[in-house]
Amino acid sequence: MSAMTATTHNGAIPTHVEILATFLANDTTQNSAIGLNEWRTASRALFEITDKNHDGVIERAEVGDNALMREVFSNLPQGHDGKLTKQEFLDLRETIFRAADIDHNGYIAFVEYEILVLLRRTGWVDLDKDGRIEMSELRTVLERAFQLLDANHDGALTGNDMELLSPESLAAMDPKHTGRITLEQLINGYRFLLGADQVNRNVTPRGYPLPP
Ligand SMILES: [Ca+2]
Ligand SMILES: [Ca+2]
Ligand SMILES: [Ca+2]
Ligand SMILES: [Ca+2]
Repeated sequence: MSAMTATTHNGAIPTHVEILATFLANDTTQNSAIGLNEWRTASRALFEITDKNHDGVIERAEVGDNALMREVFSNLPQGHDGKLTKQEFLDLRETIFRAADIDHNGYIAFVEYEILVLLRRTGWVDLDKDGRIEMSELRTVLERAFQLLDANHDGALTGNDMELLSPESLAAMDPKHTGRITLEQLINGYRFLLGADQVNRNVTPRGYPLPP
């Protein structure tokens, strides 16, 4: 199985190294961003590999616990019969692309991809149902993600809780290398990386982390 269609099973949170490998496999133009054409190529490959009996339709029985496919099915409209034609599948995947492109620049950058991996496990939160995750909605998404990552529920990400986070995310969330990331630091770090803030709000002008 190629890295492009590699899947992670239900419950397992992939590490940064695993996420990066999948991202790079999708980024065939090597511009550190997944464009819509690259996404479509990955979507077509994902359809072919999932349609195990090659009848041109994906049914739930063919999906198993594949996180990528559960993500697609979670975006089905209510009342849908659960049988996806290729075109329906590709349309749903484009819906996911648009939602994952949080800063609306037409590309999924690595930080957006990392958040997408989290979304596959927290479920989608599109509060105003416009197919976009706005900055105001990002907080709700990341609150759920934080609960998921904080394995011992002590209100801070430490040790293995942080294995999913890229070096860039860690630097933005924990600039003083304290080894602890609070919910506010997680949110502020992602907001900074997504360009929502002019400065890294986890760092005061003198370089000290803000209190939680
Ligand atoms: Ca690319
Ligand atoms: Ca089939
Ligand atoms: Ca983007
Ligand atoms: Ca913890």
